[in-house]
Amino acid sequence: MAECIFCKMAAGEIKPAIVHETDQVLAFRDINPRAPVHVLVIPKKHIATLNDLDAGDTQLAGELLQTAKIVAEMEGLSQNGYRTVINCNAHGGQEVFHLHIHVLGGRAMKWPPG
Ligand code: D5M
Repeated sequence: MAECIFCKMAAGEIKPAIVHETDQVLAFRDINPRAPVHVLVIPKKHIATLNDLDAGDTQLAGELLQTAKIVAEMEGLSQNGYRTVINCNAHGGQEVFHLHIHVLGGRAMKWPPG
């Protein structure tokens, strides 16, 4: 998608602070961190929301989750724990319409979220 900022990152046109990358996924630091560690994991392919994930994306969805786990390990979050979040559409608070998993850690999280 030409106007999607995360697609531009996936294409290398905008350079985020990359934490991890494979052929299919990219993990980079959130520009507005909500925790000491705040990394976003995205598919390089444009998928607007979790609603738009289809059956053919099952392998990719697994790689996104695996990457969230790898990022947590790389950032030293595994033992104390961390939170993963996928916001979807208006009530989910989604602002960027390219699917992403937030990986948040480095402090204790509250529950329930706001
Ligand atoms: O979260 C979208 C997230 O995307 C939000 O936490 C800010 C982050 N963001 C937006 N633009 C950038 C750039 N340029 N670099 C890094 N991070 C960015 P959502 O779940 O859609 O509310």
